Amino acid sequence: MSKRATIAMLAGAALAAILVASPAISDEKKAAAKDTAVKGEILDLSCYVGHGGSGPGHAECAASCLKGGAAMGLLGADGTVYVLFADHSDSGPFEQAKGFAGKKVEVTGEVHSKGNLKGITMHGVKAL
Ligand SMILES: [Cu+2]
Repeated sequence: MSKRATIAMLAGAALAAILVASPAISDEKKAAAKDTAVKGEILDLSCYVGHGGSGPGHAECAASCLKGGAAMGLLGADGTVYVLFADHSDSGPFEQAKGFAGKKVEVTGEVHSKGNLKGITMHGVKAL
């Protein structure tokens, strides 16, 4: 093999390695940069929207509503209600949040809004 062919082959291999590695790096940076932490109470939206059900007195009902499949929300300190969503690649934090029905938590994730609807694609949750 000529020296020139060897150099061309090495350059090609290096380029391929860069092309394979870079999308993963940029995806990670993108996810971290977009995450926001929001504090509030885990709601079952059927009771909250229907009759204002929230707080410690409603926690037991909220737990059973969420278990039954009611939509889950987060009531922020400023009164903003966010619909909570599972991340397609990891539904763990969303499932975990159901265990905090009626309790104060900090949710981390991507905050989105569409029209008047606000939502959070969840990446983490912890009790406060
Ligand atoms: Cu309920």
